[in-house]
Amino acid sequence: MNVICGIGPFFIGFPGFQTSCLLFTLRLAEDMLITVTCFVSDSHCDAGYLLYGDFCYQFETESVKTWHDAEAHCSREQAHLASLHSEEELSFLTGDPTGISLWMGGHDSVTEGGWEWSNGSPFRYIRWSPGNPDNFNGEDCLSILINNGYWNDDTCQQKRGYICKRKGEICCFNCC
Ligand SMILES: [Ca+2]
Ligand SMILES: [Ca+2]
Repeated sequence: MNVICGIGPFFIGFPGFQTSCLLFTLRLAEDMLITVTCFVSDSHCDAGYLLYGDFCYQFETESVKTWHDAEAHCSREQAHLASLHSEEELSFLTGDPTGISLWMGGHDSVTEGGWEWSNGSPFRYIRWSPGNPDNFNGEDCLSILINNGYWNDDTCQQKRGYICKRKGEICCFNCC
């Protein structure tokens, strides 16, 4: 639940908030134009996606694809392969220990050793498995072993399940 408030006569239509998210407008004084306006919203995910924080995640473990085909699939869903930024997010992603490795959005295919996330977010949190990344036979794509959450730089042409991630939709009260 996000609540954001502002003071002033023109505080309306705050970025990311629909006017239907308007919680209340409070006029501070009868003869003044100063008002306090508050918006409230929540994140919401389409069917097939799981909500965590402000993001929606889709776990695809049945249909396997190369890293690039998996990223293309996520893009068609207005998502990217998942990026990972904290222990808490890792716990969410590995909550169902399936024992398989899935594609994540990390890659170093632009600059060898220059790891980045396909969604453009900063590549700061890391959890490489011991000895990796080793660029074995030119590995440039990041897979995560769901059992322990450790990462491997992997062969991009390998076909694996994958995790897509996208920003949750803004939802006001019961509007979606
Ligand atoms: Ca590499
Ligand atoms: Ca490796």
